[in-house]
Amino acid sequence: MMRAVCVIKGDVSGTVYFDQQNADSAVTVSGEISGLKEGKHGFHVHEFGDNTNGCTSAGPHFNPHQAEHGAPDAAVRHVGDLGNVVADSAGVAKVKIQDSAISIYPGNHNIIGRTLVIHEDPDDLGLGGHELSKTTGNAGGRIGCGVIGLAKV
Ligand SMILES: [Cu+2]
Ligand SMILES: [Zn+2]
Repeated sequence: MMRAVCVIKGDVSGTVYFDQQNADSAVTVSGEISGLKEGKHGFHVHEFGDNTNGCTSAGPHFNPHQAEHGAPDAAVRHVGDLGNVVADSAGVAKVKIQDSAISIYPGNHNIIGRTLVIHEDPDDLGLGGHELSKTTGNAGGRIGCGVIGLAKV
């Protein structure tokens, strides 16, 4: 059993936990992000745990297999593609995601030390037909982010 945590800061704020039973099990992503506009917001793990120039320094989506961007449940996706979270009319998104691509155990899908980013706009999951759909889901600006670190179980 391992746990990781990310404190998101920026125009929005929140705390997101990652829980995993063992190296082969799915990761449960849970928490809350507030200060959002109502609706869907792209939610991804980006490659670098570098926030020196804000969320921009986190680089592109975590993509160790040089795949195209996609939905979390698609056959072709970036490892970091967690889809969207949905904010209610109060601007709060409750996160509850199960994902089998990311891992917090050692290995090439490990997200520890990378950056979790929440975006201004919906992630089109690669299907929007925009020139950015296959790389970023055309999810717009990075309105909050934080580095994912190990937490006490
Ligand atoms: Cu992103
Ligand atoms: Zn992606």
